[in-house]
Amino acid sequence: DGPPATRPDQAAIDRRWMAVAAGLARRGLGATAPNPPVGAVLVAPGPDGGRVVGRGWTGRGGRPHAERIALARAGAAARGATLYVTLEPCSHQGVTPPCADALIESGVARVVAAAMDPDPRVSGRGVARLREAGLAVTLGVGRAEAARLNAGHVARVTLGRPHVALKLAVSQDGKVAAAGRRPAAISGEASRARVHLMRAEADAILVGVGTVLADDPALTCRLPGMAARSPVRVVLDSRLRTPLAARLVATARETATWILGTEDAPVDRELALREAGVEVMRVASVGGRCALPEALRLLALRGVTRLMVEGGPGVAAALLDADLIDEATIVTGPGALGPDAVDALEGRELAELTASRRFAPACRAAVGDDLWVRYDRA
Ligand code: AOF
Ligand code: ZN
Repeated sequence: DGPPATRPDQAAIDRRWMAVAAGLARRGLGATAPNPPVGAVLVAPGPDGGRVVGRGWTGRGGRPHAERIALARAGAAARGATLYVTLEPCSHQGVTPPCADALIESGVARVVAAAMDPDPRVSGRGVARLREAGLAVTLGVGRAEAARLNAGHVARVTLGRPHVALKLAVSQDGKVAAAGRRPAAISGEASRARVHLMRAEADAILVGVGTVLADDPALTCRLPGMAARSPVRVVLDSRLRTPLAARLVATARETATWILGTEDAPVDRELALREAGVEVMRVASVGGRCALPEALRLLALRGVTRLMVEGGPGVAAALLDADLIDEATIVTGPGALGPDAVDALEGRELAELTASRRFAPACRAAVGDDLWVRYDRA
């Protein structure tokens, strides 16, 4: 033991390793649904805060769990090590035995977890099990970052709906399309790449049929080497009007497309869309539109934890009205589109979102010539 002044303080060491675990967890964003993207680092005691003996992040589709991978890498070196993990290790018997048991058996001495797991099968029992077995447990290190990583899982488990992240590209004057809903260039190339990254980090991406008719978007992640990270594409289309020639339909066999119509939408349209490889689901109609809470509940039941919403103004305004937006990213381009252009929120001022007490600006960045601001639910 050196003099206390030269020994780095354990809390700082813990924060540093947890940041590493969070970085690993981030790799799983958008790829682990219905499970959360967890990151785990096993650190053996040693100088300078220790040495990594195993790392892991949740596998595609949610398994293996992150801790399992880290333990497998570490082998016998896990004995006496500290596990840094972004979510409480599980305590339930799934396809594999609980991670908490595996940690105990491997002789891990200490577990630092950023957040508790609200899943009713776990919710504190993972930590209780570790403590009963004599492991030291520290909670809440890096909790802010973990809250963002776990947001989809937490929303699905506690609210029965996905975490909803709206993305809007608006002109200086708050418009999203030219008059008559003609597509307009609003944001630049650098923003486009970042939007594709956001898509990769979502489990599903939602648009209204108006956006399909106006823009015929593909909604895939087209970053080099990341095509497999494209989210499920979901269209709110009460009357099932999506054309068979739409890109979302034409590519439905490569990247899943789900179309949500109302109960009374024409059956022949459903059959034609199904024939093309689209999954059609029906929800109740509220004033001729899809009931939003039910639509989101359905997506959560189908395993969606992180939902990105890319338009259009009708869907964005309806979600805002229903208080179903958890975060909103507004990308403001350098140009203006003029008074006849289409407002970002149908029948609403953008300020009802950006200046609302329901939201607080959480981060802002210049991307090329565009300004990105993220607003989080306050
Ligand atoms: C962990 N580490 O990497 C993840 C966890 O269906 P199962 O058996 O895979 O369990 C899914 C639940 O496990 C999920 O709802 C969440 O509570 C937890 N996810 N737990 O220890 C992980 N992804
Ligand atoms: Zn587990």
